[in-house]
Amino acid sequence: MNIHTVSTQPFDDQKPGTSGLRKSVTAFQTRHYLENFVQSIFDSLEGYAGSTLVVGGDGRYYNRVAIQVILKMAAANGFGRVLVGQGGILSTPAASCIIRKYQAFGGIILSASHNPGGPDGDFGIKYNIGNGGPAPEKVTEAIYARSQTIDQFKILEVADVDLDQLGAVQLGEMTVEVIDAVADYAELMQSLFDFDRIRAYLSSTAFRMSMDSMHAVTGPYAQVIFEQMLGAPAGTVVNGVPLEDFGGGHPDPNLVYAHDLVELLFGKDAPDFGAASDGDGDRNMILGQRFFVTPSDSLAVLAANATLVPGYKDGLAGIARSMPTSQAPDRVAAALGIDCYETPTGWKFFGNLLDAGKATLCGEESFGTGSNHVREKDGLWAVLFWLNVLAVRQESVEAIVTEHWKTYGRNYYSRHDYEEVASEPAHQLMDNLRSLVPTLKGKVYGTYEVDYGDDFSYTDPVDGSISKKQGIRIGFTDGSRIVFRLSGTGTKGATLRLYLESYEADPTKQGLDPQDALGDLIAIAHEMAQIKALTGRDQPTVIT
Ligand code: G16
Repeated sequence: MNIHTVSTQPFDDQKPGTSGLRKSVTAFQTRHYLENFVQSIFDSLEGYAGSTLVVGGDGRYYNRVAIQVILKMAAANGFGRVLVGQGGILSTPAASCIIRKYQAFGGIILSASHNPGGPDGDFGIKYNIGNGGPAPEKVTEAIYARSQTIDQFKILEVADVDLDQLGAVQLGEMTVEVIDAVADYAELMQSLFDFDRIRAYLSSTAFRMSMDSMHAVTGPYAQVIFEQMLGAPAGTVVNGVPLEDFGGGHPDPNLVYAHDLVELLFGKDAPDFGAASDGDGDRNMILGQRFFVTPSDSLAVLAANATLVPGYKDGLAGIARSMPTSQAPDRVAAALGIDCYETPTGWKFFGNLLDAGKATLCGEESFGTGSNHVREKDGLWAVLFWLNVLAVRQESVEAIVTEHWKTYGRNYYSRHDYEEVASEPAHQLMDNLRSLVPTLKGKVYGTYEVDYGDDFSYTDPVDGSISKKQGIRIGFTDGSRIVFRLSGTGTKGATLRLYLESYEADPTKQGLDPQDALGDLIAIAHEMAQIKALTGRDQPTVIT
């Protein structure tokens, strides 16, 4: 065996963010940049000799190159077997499913999620642990610490593996198995949902749907599940071929970037149901005919209807949502008599709750929904969950959501993003708020009185670990909230996120445009944070 030990020098910017290390492709192409990070992952792990690693990515530019490097490094570092998706493809939830099913030691997922791809786009790498979920902070911190002192990496000198050919090949003493990327995941979906009922519903002439895979990783999964297994008409899945640059698009399923789908669902002769997923297949957007379901409402509605779905027919142990997600799911949890956990942003914070059986469904405002079936959020799972509920209730998406609001009240919700602002004033803005908010209790802004203000800190109820400085919360006495955070997934400058929420119990007042309903809170947020003075922007770049 020809194992090379190569000398290297640390890079000072390899600190994983909200979800792994995300940088421009050009940064990853810097000599030894990828190798350093991969070796830092391996050096932070213990006891993996001879065990199985899962590797795959969302198919973006540099995916295949990076996979070859990772395979050769895994062989040189003593893994016994690597399972890799055919063509180097694995959606993030499918990778999680495969890690769990084959009891792998862990997995490496290559994706920058919803960030654009291509030679001038972004790339990313994250490590998932043996439960199938994103590495918790103590692991990502260890990886970062190692990356700061690394002086060598190990790699096997060997020819590339043919990633398109299913089957096993030997790489030194390690076996590489190129596996079907879709089969295990599709089987898991079939075990959770009533495929017969959904198939009957999809074949009724009265129901039409469109699934936009945005030229990203879910295309092959969606074609197999919706068109082959569930018999939806050919063409139900659009943009279904994964492209290295996502067709030049921004594979982020929201009202701005999934505009083709939005136009279709809000246009003449619109289908009844529309959905989109992101670069690596963990996010989802749900649309009804001329109707947008906010991700927070989606989690609440799925929780309230969970017992209609075979995989959840015995009810939920609990619900978990990230802190900036609206409090709509809390109201369902209260009605069901179960706990609702509020965690920092980042799917990794749900892992312990799911493992301990404290939560069954989890969700985030950032278009992520999932359950204990894997340890990642799962875009197609959410679409299937909605389809199963629709097939049972035989009502429109709009009817189901407005009925939900009548029962639980409506949490008006919106997120305003200020993308690519200068980093220093953005941090200044957060520092200013950090000193301001403890002084706000009792202060009155128009009709709103401040109930509390803090910088969110989370103590994990399972392992007691504490995560501080997770975002500024300002809560008002009527339950409304304003939240400020800096994104942990951007790659240029800083992205300021402003999250706004108010509560309306009266069904006659639940039909407003959220931007109107939240108008006063938006003005208060601008006044408190001095957004224009500090960022130079008076309008957000993206509103969802
Ligand atoms: C990642 C995380 C999510 C998080 C989202 C946005 O999603 O897994 O938990 O909500 O980023 O994070 P931020 O607000 O820090 O940008 P994804 O789909 O990008 O992997």
